[in-house]
Amino acid sequence: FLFLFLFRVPPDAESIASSITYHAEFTPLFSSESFELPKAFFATAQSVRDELIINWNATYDLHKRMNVKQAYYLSMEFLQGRALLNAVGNLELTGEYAKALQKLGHTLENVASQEPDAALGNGGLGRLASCFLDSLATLNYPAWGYGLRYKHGLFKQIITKDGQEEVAENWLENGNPWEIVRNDVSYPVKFGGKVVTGSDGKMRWIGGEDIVAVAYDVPIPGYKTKTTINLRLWSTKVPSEQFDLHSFNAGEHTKACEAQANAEKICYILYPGDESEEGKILRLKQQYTLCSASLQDIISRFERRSGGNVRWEEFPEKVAVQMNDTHPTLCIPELMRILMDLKGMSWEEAWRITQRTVAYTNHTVLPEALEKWSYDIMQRLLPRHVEIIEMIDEQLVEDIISEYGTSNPEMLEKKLVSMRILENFELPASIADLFAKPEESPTDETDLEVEADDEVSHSDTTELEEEDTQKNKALSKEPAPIPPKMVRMANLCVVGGHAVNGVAEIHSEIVKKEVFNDFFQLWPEKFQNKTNGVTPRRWIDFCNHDLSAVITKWIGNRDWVLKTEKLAELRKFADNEDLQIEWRTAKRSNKIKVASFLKEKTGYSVNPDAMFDIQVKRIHEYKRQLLNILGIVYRYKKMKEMTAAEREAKFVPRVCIFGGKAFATYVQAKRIVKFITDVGATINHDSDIGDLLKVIFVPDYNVSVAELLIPASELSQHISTAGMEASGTSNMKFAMNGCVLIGTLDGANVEIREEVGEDNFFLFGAEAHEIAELRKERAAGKFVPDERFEEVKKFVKSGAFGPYNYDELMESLEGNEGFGLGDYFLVGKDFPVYIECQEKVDVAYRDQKRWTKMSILNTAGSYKFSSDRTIHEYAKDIWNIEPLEMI
Ligand code: DL6
Repeated sequence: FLFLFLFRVPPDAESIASSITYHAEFTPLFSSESFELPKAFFATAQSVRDELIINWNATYDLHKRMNVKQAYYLSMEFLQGRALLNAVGNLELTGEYAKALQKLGHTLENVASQEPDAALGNGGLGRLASCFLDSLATLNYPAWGYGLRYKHGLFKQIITKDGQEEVAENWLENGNPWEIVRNDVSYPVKFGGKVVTGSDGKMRWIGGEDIVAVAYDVPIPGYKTKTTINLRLWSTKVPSEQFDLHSFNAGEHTKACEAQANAEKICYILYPGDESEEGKILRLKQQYTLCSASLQDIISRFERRSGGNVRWEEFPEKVAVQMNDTHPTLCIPELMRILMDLKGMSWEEAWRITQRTVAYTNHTVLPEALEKWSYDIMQRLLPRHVEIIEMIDEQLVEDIISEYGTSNPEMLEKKLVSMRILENFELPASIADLFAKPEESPTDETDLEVEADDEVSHSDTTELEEEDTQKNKALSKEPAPIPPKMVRMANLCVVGGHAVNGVAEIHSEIVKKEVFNDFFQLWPEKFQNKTNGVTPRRWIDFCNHDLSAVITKWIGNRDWVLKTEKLAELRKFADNEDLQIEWRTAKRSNKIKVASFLKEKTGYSVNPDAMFDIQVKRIHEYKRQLLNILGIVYRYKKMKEMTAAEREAKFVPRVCIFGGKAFATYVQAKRIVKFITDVGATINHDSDIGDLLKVIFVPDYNVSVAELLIPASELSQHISTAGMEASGTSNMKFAMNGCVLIGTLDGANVEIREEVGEDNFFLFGAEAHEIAELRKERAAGKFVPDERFEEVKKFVKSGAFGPYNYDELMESLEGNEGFGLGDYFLVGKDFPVYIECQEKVDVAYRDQKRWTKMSILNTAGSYKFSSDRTIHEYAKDIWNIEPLEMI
């Protein structure tokens, strides 16, 4: 097989055409007569999949034979987007496939456009996971991804006169040509039941609900290599013997199908609403399914590869498990459970192995995203895991006490309150006595608690609210409600993993100094930074052919696709007039494509010679789409106050494009979407303004839309409140595509600015270290808003953008009351410097030579942000894995 594989001739257009014809003939999903586009796509994808399967099998065999250490990336999200062009690009078969399809009467582009986006993710975190898979395969690392096969991807966003509407997305409707179902790879997963001690003294988890997780494999090809790794997605069903034939035959059809429906709904959608208890249970079931099935699979592979001589202490030498954020935290108690209850290990052995195996990436400082689970729900659903978590917590309490001693009980209590995995729990009886305090007056208590809060961090977005509650409690003397017992997943990750990393330098510092400061003091060696990256294949080479050709011509070869540091060579040509002309021509051709896309999707016509100014990302208050749109409102208002000649002299024509989805239950974010579309509707129809300003909300932003918009962008906005965006990854994609960024010193912006040069980045705004103080000043009523900000809000409230009442939205930027009110995200504070910075952008854009130079220097300086660099760092510093290439 290996011999045949190694000397296999790559397919040419002729053989590809016959493979496509074969699949068209034998694909049962479509009628036989026609060869229309949907069928052409399916048949083409299947013919590519044949190539991938050959490489997948060879890669698998090699890893098995060499029994190398393998990394497993567990993630609730993989935002894969379309696969066809990426796969043929990575296989270097784009030309041959284009020729083959031409013979069959289609173009590759049209065929590729039939593919639905695989949107098994929400935003940056999921897309990062997909970029990582591309880099892992490209760099020949033995690694797999594990996720869930959601039946419906992230919702489809429809923009109506009422704002965003969500509609179920159905990416599997026509089948998924890429996946390979492995009916022989399935694992039982249990929920509920109880824990009993067996006669052998071992704990047994029995009863409850049993489901089965079945593997669906998606081959992930590397670029310019045969290595093809696996994304294994789990789908859920009931064990077949469980079908309730008796009820069904008795006419109780719904009852008979209940167990099946309950099992299948685990993989219906990503992030089901979790306001109800049912929703919370479903999410926890999703997380546990991912962890349990993946670990059982990993362990059984480890055992198989050990060839009957399993040495468990070698497990961490063969397996590295990366938890992508806190969603896969249950890996820790699940691995402990399997090792102790099923493999017979002692607590100490199991703990040593678990800790050496798993590592955790933190992707957010937002408290609402640092997951906590209700102890009660978890206990009902996962009773054995809760016992294990309690033991880990107890061991942690002991470690903290042994580190800090008992001579300063107040300090010790603070440490325990911040670090324990179990929140709102009594202290273990053995040490509770230490904290018996004499009665204190309520005022003293308040002072003490507020002081403790102050030290937590500016990243604690409920800080202000919390402070108020404490004061009110003290004043009213009402008995405080008993706080619910919770399990803090992030704390469990830090305790149970051997490495904890943030995703950009500034974020990793915040993780160390604020979010997990107590842990950092205890275990500084665990903490690392791994600045994110994106794959230059998808995000330059395949999505921006025109620019890619220009880069290749000036660098002299295509090596930059793998060695992005070569992009820096463009620096020496940044002033070259010929390059500048070619650069602008490439950008313009991308802008023309976007103009026709916008016309088709929104009905608005835009001028391709205007500046394309883009903000595309999830809609969230901290990302401050509101700052952008209020800046536009200000611009519009000023334009209206000027004569035509004056406004043309002052402002460059701009097309301001927004895109992004608001989480279905996030009311304020949805209000912001509505506001942007209303502002657009007014401005775009104002004949005084014409082409000088257009505001467009692109519906249903996804990976494919990003691939179209990013190459056409000239200015892009990354304007989060400093300290709140962990990294951002679209900022990297924009810079790679020669787009100049306007942004705050936040997330990866900081490093991008360092690399591209401060003259080539429009910086504004308060810095992360200032934010806590600014919020305090604001809460104390000391903030004096800029007149221009007041003017803009008044203008909006006057009804300038239609009948919808935006008072509440504007008032969220006023006052001084805590989270979500009182301008928590400091839009008003940064507004004046933002609009002044935007004026500088206009001036710079007028000078097209200067602008083009900035654009070239952005691409040239973006080399650090390849996910290849990031993956090499994870492989070396966290996973300890080596590349293994088929030669
Ligand atoms: O690390 C990938 C990506 C970062 O680039 C974004 O800055 C960050 O917001 C995102 N984090 C999440 C997690 N949840 N929240 N919020 O999506 O991760």
